Amino acid sequence: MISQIQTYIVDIPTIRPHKLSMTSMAVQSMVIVRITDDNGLEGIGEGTTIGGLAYGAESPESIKTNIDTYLAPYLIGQSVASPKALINKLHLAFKGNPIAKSAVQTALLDLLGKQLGVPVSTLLGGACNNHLSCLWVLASGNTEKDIEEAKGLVAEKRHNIFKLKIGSRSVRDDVAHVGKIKAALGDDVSIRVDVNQAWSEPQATYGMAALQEAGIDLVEQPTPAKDFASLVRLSKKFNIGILADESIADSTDTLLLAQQGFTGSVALKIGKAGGLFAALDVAAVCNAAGIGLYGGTLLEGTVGTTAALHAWSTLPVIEFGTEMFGPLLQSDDIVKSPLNYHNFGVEVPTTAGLGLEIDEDKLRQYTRKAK
Ligand code: MUC
Ligand code: MG
Repeated sequence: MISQIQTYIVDIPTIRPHKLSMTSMAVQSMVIVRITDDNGLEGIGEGTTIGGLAYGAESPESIKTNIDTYLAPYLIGQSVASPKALINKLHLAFKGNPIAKSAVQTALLDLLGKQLGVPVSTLLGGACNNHLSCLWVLASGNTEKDIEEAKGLVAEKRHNIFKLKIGSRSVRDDVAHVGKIKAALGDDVSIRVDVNQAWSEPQATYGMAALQEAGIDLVEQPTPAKDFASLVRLSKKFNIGILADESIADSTDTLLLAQQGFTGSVALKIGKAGGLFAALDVAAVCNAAGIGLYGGTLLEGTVGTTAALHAWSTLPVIEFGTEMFGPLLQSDDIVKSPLNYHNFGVEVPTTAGLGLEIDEDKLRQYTRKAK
């Protein structure tokens, strides 16, 4: 039975500024949730977004407040034996707030995994793959620095797929920046771009033609999230891959986009969907509709990243790999043993629950103090 739920906002500086079309991040703020049962076992979860309210409708502060005020009191005294039933009740009782719900769901699954002595992936049906490919995002904003960063990472065998965050400069400047990076890194490296909704359809038509010509493999969310029609038209017009990110949160969105004839791929994210189960529901709709998959991140730290890895590990095929590099963007960590990144990918832990242990000193050090 659940006896206690605690939440913390944890602020960890990034290793360098991380520039997206809508914000530049110097720190990542994560909400960490700890759920304790009456035997003293503990499950941990994480709810994280990007740039306060710059990226989506939830902020670190709203995630913490809504867990403390609504989700936590509802869960106290309940059993975690049937997490799906519990999560369904939460969805019926409380609207929206997918990131807060994902954080709580992760902690419930971690706790149940520890109670049963099995990894979270087993609770989701079992892992098909325990090593998943993982790209890195080049987002310093400087072409030469990005090339140097990428060359070092390829040499270390840490990443051979790179995503560039573009959309804050003119399309012409962005395409030139991307083209220089592709030319410098060559054919053994895959380059993708994420426009984060910054282009109109005519800009996207111009930009995608130039990116296709430059040998870029994938263009993520070129046009506004709600503009399904442009995404569908662009997906049919070009051979270069197109990835829907902000357009797709849950399986309902996915079905609508598929029904409109989208031929691209979809970025799965546990935070967007409202948890691991809901993100895997998105994957099921994609599989049925012939839409490719990609394991996406909201730049979560190790707890949230590991939760997503457990979910993605249960998918037999992830056509475009994953971007579960969030912990590597942070200058420190709140867990004792970090994830193991090697051979252009990352290991999915196989011990009970998420397979993580909190470093209490680090958690204390980075927890935001009450004003
Ligand atoms: C996004 O829109 O994809 C993922 C990687 C990154 O740098 O930003 C996120 C969000
Ligand atoms: Mg994106």
